Formats: sequence, C-alpha cells, structure tokens
Amino acid sequence: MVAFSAAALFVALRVLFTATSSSAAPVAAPVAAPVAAPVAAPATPEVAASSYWLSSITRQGVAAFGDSNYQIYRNVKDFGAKGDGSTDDTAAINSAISSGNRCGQGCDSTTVTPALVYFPPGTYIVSKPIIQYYYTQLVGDALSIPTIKAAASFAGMAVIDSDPYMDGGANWYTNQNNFFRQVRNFVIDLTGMPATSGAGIHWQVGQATSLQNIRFEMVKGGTGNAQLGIFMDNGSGGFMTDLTFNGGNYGAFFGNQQFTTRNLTFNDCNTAIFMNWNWVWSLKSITINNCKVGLDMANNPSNQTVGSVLLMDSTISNTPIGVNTSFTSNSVPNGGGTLILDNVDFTSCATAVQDYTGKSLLAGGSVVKAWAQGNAYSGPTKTRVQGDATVSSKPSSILENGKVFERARPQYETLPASSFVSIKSKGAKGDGSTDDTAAIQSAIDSLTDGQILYFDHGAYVVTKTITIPAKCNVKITGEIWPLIMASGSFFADQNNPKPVFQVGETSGDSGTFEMSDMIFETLGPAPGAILMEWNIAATEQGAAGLWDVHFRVGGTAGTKLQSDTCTKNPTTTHDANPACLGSFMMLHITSNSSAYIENVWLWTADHELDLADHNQIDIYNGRGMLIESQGPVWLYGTASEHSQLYNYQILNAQDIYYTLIQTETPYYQPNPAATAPFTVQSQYGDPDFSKCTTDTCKSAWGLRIVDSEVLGYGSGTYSFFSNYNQDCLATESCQENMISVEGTSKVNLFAVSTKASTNMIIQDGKSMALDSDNRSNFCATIALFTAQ
Ligand SMILES: *[C@@H]1O[C@H](CO)[C@@H](O)[C@H](O)[C@H]1NC(C)=O
Ligand SMILES: *[C@@H]1O[C@H](CO)[C@@H](O)[C@H](O)[C@H]1NC(C)=O
Ligand SMILES: *[C@@H]1O[C@H](CO)[C@@H](O)[C@H](O)[C@H]1NC(C)=O
Ligand SMILES: *[C@@H]1O[C@H](CO)[C@@H](O)[C@H](O)[C@H]1NC(C)=O
Ligand SMILES: *[C@@H]1O[C@H](CO)[C@@H](O)[C@H](O)[C@H]1NC(C)=O
Ligand SMILES: CC(=O)N[C@H]1CO[C@H](CO)[C@@H](O)[C@@H]1O
Repeated sequence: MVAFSAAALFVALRVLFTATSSSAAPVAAPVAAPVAAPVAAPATPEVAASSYWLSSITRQGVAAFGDSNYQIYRNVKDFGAKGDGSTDDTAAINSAISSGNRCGQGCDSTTVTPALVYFPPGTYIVSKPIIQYYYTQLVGDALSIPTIKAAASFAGMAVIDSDPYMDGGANWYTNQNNFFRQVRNFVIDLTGMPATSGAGIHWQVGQATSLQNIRFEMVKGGTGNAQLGIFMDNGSGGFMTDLTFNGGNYGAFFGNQQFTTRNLTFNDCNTAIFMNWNWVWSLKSITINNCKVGLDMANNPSNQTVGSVLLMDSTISNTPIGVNTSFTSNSVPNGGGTLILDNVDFTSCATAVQDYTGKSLLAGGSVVKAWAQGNAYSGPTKTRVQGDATVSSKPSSILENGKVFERARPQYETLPASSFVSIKSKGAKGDGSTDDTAAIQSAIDSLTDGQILYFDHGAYVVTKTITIPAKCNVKITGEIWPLIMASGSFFADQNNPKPVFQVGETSGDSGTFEMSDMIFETLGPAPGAILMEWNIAATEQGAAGLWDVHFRVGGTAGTKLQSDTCTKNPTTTHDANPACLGSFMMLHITSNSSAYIENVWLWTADHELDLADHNQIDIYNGRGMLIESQGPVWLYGTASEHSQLYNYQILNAQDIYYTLIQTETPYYQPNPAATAPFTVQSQYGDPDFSKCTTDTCKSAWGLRIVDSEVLGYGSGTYSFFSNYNQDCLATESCQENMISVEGTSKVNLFAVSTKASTNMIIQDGKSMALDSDNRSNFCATIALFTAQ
C-alpha cells in the first residue's frame, strides 16, 4: 500500500458518473440476531438448496484475537434474504454483512472481525448498494451461481460497494489501504435499470483483494447508455479474473496504482475497457467481441493520466478500434501512455491502435506479436519506439497453446462436503497460543487422496517445520484467511534459518499441491523463519500453486509486532529494535521446483491495522521472495513490500514469468540501512551493498536479477520515503537504485515503472536507465528493457 495519498493523483472523470455520493452510503440498520434455525424447505426451484460444500460444512472458525462468540460465517438467507426474484433483499443482505460489531464506517481497518458471507442460489433483488465491509468475502454458490439484480428504482453508487462515499466526498476506508476482500461467483444484473444509470461493483481497493467468476449483465447499446460493470476510481491493488461483461457503456472503468487482470471477456459494450488512470496495468487473456472500442487509454491527452498498459494473449474481434491512446510520436505530454501489445489478435479490427485524434498508428487485420510505444532500452541507450519490439521467444515450459499458461483458483465446487477435513476436528486449536505443530503435521500425514484439508478460521501457532510431502497431492484451503504463526526458539537464529511450511521435502520433489485463502505470520520476532519453502516440482503445468495466500508480518492483533512496541522512530539514528524483527524470508522458491503463484501479497506491515492509532511501524523483515527455480514459475498479481534486503530476488533461475509485480522499500531506510539487522547469508545469494558510497544506495532492492532468464510483464517498484521523510520526492530520489540486473542474465522487462529511484535499472553496477530521462505521469516508466 502507499501511505502517501496526496500525490495519488486523481483525475476528474471524463465521463459523467451519474450516481451521487450522497445517495451512496446507506448504513444498514442494526438487526436482530440471525435466525439460527435451518432454513425452511425451498419454496420455488429458484431458491433450491445447493450441494456446494461451502454451504454445508461444519463451522468451527473463531477469530482467535477477537471475540470468541463473533460469527464469521453468514448465510444471507439466515438474515432474511429471500432470493426469490421479487422481494427486496437489500436490508437482509446488508444485515448479514454488517451484524456483530464489524469494521464499517469510521473504522479504518481491523483483522479480528472477518466475515465470509455466502449467497445460496437464487435471484436477489436490491434497491440500494450492498456494502462490503472491511475483511469480507462475498461468495456466491459455485454450482448454481446466484444473481444480484438491481431493481428499476435502484439508487446508489453500485450494486456492490467496497468503499462508500460519504457526504462531502470522503470514503469509509482509505482507498489504498482497503485490503482483504473477495467477491466471487455472482451474476450482477443491471438490465432492469434504465440504461442511463447503474454500476455493478464499485471496487476501490488495495492489496489482497480479488474478483473472480462474475458475469455482469447490462443494457446493450442504445442512446445515453451509461451503465458500467466495474467502477474503479482509485486504490492500490490488486487482482481480478474470470469476469464477463455483457453490454453497458463501459464494461470496466479502471483506475488504480497497479493491477493485474486476467481472463476478462467483453461482449457488446460501447467501450470494453476505459482506463481512467494508472501507474501500470496488466491485461492478460482479454476477449473483446462486438464492441465499438476495445481499450480506451486516451483520457486527458493534454496531460496524460495513464502511466502504462500491457495487453497480452488477447483477441479483439468485430470491434473497429482496438486501442485508443493519447501517445503520439512527436508529443508526449506528461510522459505517460506507454503501451505494450504482446500476442494480440486484431484480425477483424480495422484499426489496432489509433491516437486520440483518430489517426491510425497500427492497422488491424493481423495478430500483433510484440509492439510497444514508449521508451525502450537495449543496454544504456534509450530509443523512443512506436512499433514492433524485438524480443526473445518465450520458453515453451510457460506456454499452453501458444499463450502463457494460467489457472484460476480451484474452488472444489464438485466435491461433497465429506471431502473436507477440518483441522480443528483433527485436534488443532487455532487459538493463537496452543502449539498446533503436531496436530497440523499429523492431519497432513493422514490425508487421503481427494481430501481437502480445511483450516477453520483461527490462529495456528507453529514451532517447528511442517513438511508437506509432494507425492501426497495435498490440497489446503482456509476459512477467510486463517493464520499460521511461526513462533519460538526453533525460528530464532538468522544464521540458521528453518522453513515454517516446507512444501516438498527436498528441492525437486515431484507431485501436486494447492493452497488458497491462508495467511502466514510470525508471533513475535522469528528472524530464523522462512515462512514458506517451496520445493515441489509440479507433475503438470499449474498443478502446484498458491492462490490468495498472503504473508503478513507484524501490524496485526496477536503478532506482538504492533504499534505499542514497534512504532516508527525517525527522529533518532537507531539500530533495529530486536523486539521488532519479523522473518528471515517470506517465500523461497528453490532451484528444482516449479510454481504457479496468483494474487499473493508479501507484506511487512508499514502500519498498524488493529490498534486504534493505526500508526506507522518499524518491522524488520529480512527478505521478500527468493526465486531460484529452473522454471516454470508464473507470478500473477503478486506484491512484496518493505523487506530489508530485497523484495524480489531471482537467482540462477530460468523460465520465470511475471505479470505484474509491485514493491515498496521500507519507509525507515536508511535508518537503519539495508545492511542491518539481517546480515548477508551467502548461501542465499544475498546482496551486500558493498559498492555503495551513499546512504540512499543502501536501500532494499525492489527487484534483483542475478544470472537468470526472466520475462517480466509489468512492475511497479516504489520508494516513497527516506527515513519517513518525503522531501526526496521533489527530486525523485528517495533511493539510488531500484532494479539490478547482474551477470549472465537474459531479461525482457516490459512496462517498468519505478518511483523516486535515481537509477531505475542498473546492470552490473552501471546505470542503464535514469528516472530523470523517463518521467511519466507519476512514476518513471520505460516500455522495454532488454539484456541478452
Ligand atoms: C479517488 O477518486 C475519487 C473520484 O471518484 C476522488 O474524488 C478522490 O479524490 C480520489 N482519491 C484519491 C486519494 O486520489
Ligand atoms: C476464464 O473465465 C471463464 C469464466 O468467465 C471460465 O469459464 C474459464 O474457465 C476461465 N479460464 C481460465 C483459463 O481460467
Ligand atoms: C498534470 O496532471 C498532474 C496530476 O494530476 C498535475 O499534478 C499537473 O499539474 C498537471 N499538469 C498540467 C500542465 O496541467
Ligand atoms: C479517444 O480519446 C479521445 C481523447 O480522450 C476522445 O476524445 C475520443 O473520443 C476517443 N475515441 C474513441 C473512439 O473513443
Ligand atoms: C536439483 O536437481 C539436480 C539434478 O536432479 C541435483 O543435482 C541438484 O542437487 C538438485 N538441487 C537441489 C537444490 O536439490
Ligand atoms: C528528460 C526526458 O527525456 N524525459 C522524457 C522521458 O520520456 C517521456 C516519454 O515517455 C518524455 O515525454 C520525456 O520528455
């Protein structure tokens, strides 16, 4: 997240958005306790019960650091929603979400009141927004997907609102801190509304958020059509996948610092995607059919608001204009407007890319292999390009049918509830204090093929390595992000680090593994903990992966690394407080493994989420993600923030693909500098900063690539502070270097955006690209850096 919002540029919406803020914040009235009794037999086929396991497994989750009677799982029908296609269910659904002392208006954040809100099959009519409180997952039935239908009289910002506006324009939550949300398995239907208004989801979110498997039904064409599937004004995210947008003026109206979006289909929209602003945005596997414009990224041509967009493995058909851009070859106001096209089929488009005046920059009629507009570097020489890009071909290990492989998070919707084994039923306590190591290991060892280990919500303390044998095909999913907390002397020695979860016993163990909806933390300092060691080599593409699994060190209830102990201290020169050390490393992908990692956030907390002060804090975490794999590795929508030595390091690796990655440098650096408190461990290939001659050089690497082959599709690596001071932003020099490419590395790095790093990229110690040569709308951006 970015603590810094003043400059989080915001730009007037080009379009008149009809919903007004004053109508957007109905506060759900407090309601009576939920009806505990089982729901009566369904009255109509529409409201038939489902066999989806999520609706029927035994619920044993408890918020370990909150109220033990607090209700985590909620079925909207238990709160009176009918889903019968006629009753107005707005109040009942909002009460299912808001009941029980939740984090709503006036609460910036908390992790101790999570809610998993389930919608059985049916059609739910709503007349006002469904307000998604902080730390909420809205999950529709995955077997018979429910519809949320806006009534003709619907009034408000959007059918689902993740961050309501109050009168005066302030939001309930800080948009770039609006973490930990999901919406999946819904149809959102606006077709009953007049075409002149209506939005599906107002999605103004930060990291650890996702939309998955949602279909937006909107009015098609017509005059004055103003409907939108997604309205996203700002935030710091994030990930979405498997969405279909039918009709509307804009399928998706996007604006955020950085975002990864995958597998989106647009049919019959006026404009499929309107990019209002961004720093960097990844669009992968986009299908656009029968729209007027595919991607419009030409907002405000006289002062560009869009930093950069990557459009990859996509098809735009029966759509006359593929991309509208404000970049022109002779005038680039405000630097932005970088565009990367990679394997995009424009066969049935007249124009693939035009400038905002309508002049064709690239004709349609073919598949574009690689095309870029922006600044390109091969070595230290900058060229302004608008045309085909010469890049090396992609390794076959990452491809499937000519596209980069992808796989949505498994939801196990076809399995019966009896396939799910509760970790609490297996003896783990999850109470934030009992040592659950033995119970977890024994539950894993006793799983039989086809079973899923279900972590009921809770906090599971682990004091020794948990090993997951690759050959056992283990699958784990959690109830709204249960916590695994590394604790104790076993994880205390940074000179002898030990894995907390070891996936595969030794590097290259072959098998399968799936994990979703879990969080890894430390309980107090654990400087010898590698939160996850990934050794498994998948037996087939994507068969070993993490989805919506996060690593969160400090800043939350129960971690003992909170603002009462670790508050920031920029006023004196100091060493790291030993009470505020986090882990040795968050995620280690070892040399003979392969990995599919999607929507995974490695966050060393920069501020407090639970204690009322929400202060900035100093937590010292050694390393973010280390990748030594020979591939294939896919990283979709990952971020790694505020680790001391580096956020990402790719070492002696190959066949590594990412889209996109995001980092932030610790706000405290260089007080102390990146050389402490974690010291160089050469067996992990650590950087040593020995060539540095200045303080600002001794700051965490956003991305360090050593002797590796990497295909990077989009990165946003940011430095916002120097010892908590932001004066350095005036000169875009909060640190000296951000990305280092070393040794025999072969890289194609597309859409590289850095913030306030004097050198964007250095190669073997030499500056390759300067921030000052590549200023964009907010970051410095280059379209392509190659080293072969
Ligand atoms: C977010 O977008 C809204 C417009 O929808 C704007 O009013 C607000 O100032 C923006 N906030 C930030 C922090 O940029
Ligand atoms: C893409 O999304 C559609 C739903 O819109 C889904 O059916 C399909 O399986 C997804 N494909 C991949 C590769 O995830
Ligand atoms: C361009 O937009 C940026 C960000 O909104 C703003 O700070 C700047 O003043 C604008 N420049 C001009 C010349 O309007
Ligand atoms: C392209 O962008 C310009 C500038 O914002 C806008 O005026 C024009 O309508 C856009 N063209 C299309 C076809 O959307
Ligand atoms: C990786 O595999 C190779 C060959 O199978 C083996 O020699 C090497 O020791 C393995 N590396 C690790 C770290 O296990
Ligand atoms: C100093 C300099 O050359 N700045 C350029 C950086 O690149 C943008 C285009 O992306 C130009 O507009 C700037 O002039």
